[in-house]
Amino acid sequence: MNKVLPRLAQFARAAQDGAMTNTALMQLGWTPDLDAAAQAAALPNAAPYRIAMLHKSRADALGSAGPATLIFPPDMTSADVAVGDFVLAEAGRICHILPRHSLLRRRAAGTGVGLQLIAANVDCMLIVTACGLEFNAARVERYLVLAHASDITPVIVLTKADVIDPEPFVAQANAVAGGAAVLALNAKTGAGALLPYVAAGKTAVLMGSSGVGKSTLANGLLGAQTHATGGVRDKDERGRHTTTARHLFALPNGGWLIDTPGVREVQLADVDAGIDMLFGDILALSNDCRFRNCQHKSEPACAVQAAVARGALDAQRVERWRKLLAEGAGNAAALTQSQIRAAGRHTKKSAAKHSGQD
Ligand SMILES: Nc1nc2c(ncn2[C@@H]2O[C@H](COP(=O)(O)OP(=O)(O)OP(=O)(O)O)[C@@H](O)[C@H]2O)c(=O)[nH]1
Ligand SMILES: [Mg+2]
Ligand SMILES: [Zn+2]
Repeated sequence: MNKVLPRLAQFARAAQDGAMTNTALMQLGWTPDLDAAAQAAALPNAAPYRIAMLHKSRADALGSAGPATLIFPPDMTSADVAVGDFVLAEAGRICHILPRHSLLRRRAAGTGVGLQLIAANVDCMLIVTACGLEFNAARVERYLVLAHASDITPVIVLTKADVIDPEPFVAQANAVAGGAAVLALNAKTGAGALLPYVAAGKTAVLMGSSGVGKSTLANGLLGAQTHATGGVRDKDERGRHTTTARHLFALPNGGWLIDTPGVREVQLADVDAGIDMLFGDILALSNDCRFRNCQHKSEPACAVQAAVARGALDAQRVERWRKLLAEGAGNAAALTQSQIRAAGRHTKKSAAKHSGQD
């Protein structure tokens, strides 16, 4: 009956024999849910792969025999697949995307209003930002909202702690973290501090602006200079967009890491649940406003502004909350529900409900 597990068991044996490279660790990302979904797909000749990198008309993947190149079927393009996806493929062609336990998506850049997949089956988002000019509370909050909206644990990683005193930035990060862990380190020497968040079988994604040290951290975790890193401009500490594609790779400890190209500002869509979670304290206060449609600006008996007035709430944080809510409402109007569904919403709940579908 079980056609998939024996193949994956071969991985483990091959790994013990030293016959395989890092792809031998693939079995550690495989779960009983994935196995059940693979069985339900009833594709006896298909084998499982994990998507490592996407190109226009093909995908680099990791499978039981090591790295493989897969092509898309006629009814699928690279936009339907995310780095981190588990897929079934037959004769080098993807035939099924297995349900995702999490899916990171953003509003597509430019004028388009579509959603773009960032990464799938991620457990932890490493929000990387540098101490110094780069640090920006609103930017960190956007990533936190995205992580919460996707059921992914966020961790704030402050790099370049060797260049400038990190303490003021740690304090600012903690003020917006909503309970997320905050680490300050030198990415060139301290990547090991991230290991607890990339445990065996878990997948973490590095996100943040260009030049903050994502690929430096990736190299540190790999223990090798596999990923190109670039300098930053002196005048504003901005990076040079050294990494140009998302890339998943296996770590020596059995964890998985996804490096991503730096983005200046992540565009959010369909993240209301994430906003409510990160700003839960303000949301709770707003229930006590006199008017149900209170805009928390200058209405009488506004509980949010009252909290600001008595010094219990940061006025700028309230302003950023209002801005994110307004942005979310604007995007919701622009994106139809079918567009949102088309971009594959696969939370844990929906994956369980529609087990075996994608
Ligand atoms: N001193 C110091 N330099 C760092 C640190 N982190 C990164 N750098 C340097 O900053 C530059 C950019 O680092 P990268 O790792 O390429 O940054 P990135 O986030 O991958 O950038 P993109 O790929 O462009 O998105 C490199 O010259 C790194 O050596 C750090 O913690 N301390
Ligand atoms: Mg990089
Ligand atoms: Zn109010």
